[in-house]
Amino acid sequence: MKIKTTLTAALLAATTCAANAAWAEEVTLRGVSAFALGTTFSRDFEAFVNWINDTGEGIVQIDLIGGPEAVPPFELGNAVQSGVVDIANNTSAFYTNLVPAGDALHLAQNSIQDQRANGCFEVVDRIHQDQMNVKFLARTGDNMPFHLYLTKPIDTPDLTGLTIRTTPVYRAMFSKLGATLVRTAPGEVYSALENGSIDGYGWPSQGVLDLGWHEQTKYRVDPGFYQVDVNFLVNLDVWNDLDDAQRAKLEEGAAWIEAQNAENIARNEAEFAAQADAGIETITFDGDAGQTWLATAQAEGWAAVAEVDAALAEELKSCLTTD
Ligand code: 173
Repeated sequence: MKIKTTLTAALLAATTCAANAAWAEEVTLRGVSAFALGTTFSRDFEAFVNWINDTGEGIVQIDLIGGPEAVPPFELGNAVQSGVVDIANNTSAFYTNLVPAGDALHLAQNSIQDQRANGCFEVVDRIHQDQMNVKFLARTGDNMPFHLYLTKPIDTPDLTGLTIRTTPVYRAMFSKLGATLVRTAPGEVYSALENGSIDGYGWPSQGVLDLGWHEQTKYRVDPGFYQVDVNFLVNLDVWNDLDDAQRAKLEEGAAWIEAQNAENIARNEAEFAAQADAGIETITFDGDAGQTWLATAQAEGWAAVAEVDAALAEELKSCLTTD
């Protein structure tokens, strides 16, 4: 974190105020994204950074240092926990080492606005503060499901014999359905597809074309399941050192970006059209197969969270799900 006292404020302070008077201090936070800058899951964070830098002059600024080349995605949680990074754009699946029950976030069936209204946000924020030393500032990704993408067709929800790239998001579901799993960061997916070491991968509805994966992808399996969480996390010591105006500015920016989660419905449509144009065919499970697909996703997802902490899983389920 960098603190800059503006020249006018300093002069004013020197001429009119006592030595211990407070004056406007602009703070600059160092930001890093778990996703490559310019790609789908950094887009909202970059928009937020620009908004803060445009409207927060003299209050708070963010210096966006970079993406996975700056800090490897699975290490970004530790970096923001320790304060090497002040603010991170990260998904809970990349920091399950720190907040294991964070796996519940992608099981949410309601919006972050609902979660702020029903008290769930406070539970999520509390576990992030207690377990990871970060303030949970904002959640992006609502209205975006995850899918399985494949290089070869399947006709039932049986993944036996397939090697699938995962993160903790899909692990419980895909392993129950028989897949062999390999965990990789997004940056390793293309070469794993190219060299045939995987037969497919889990990924959200958006972003498949960002890193060229469409060149190696033949099928998307529908329906999608779960809901993306890509979160803005602020080191808690840094957060506590900010003044009210600085925290209010960041929270205003959080509300501004969260309101844009509604746009993902239209963006999903555009992405599916682009995938189809790129030659990706859709395999749709309906009837019993669709029911198996979605019921397995929910049951296995919650069972995995309950294994971490049964009471917390119940608490989160009651405020994240609608059934
Ligand atoms: O598949 C992934 O890497 C993953 O878990 C994820 C989560 C949120 C957004 C994009 C990808």
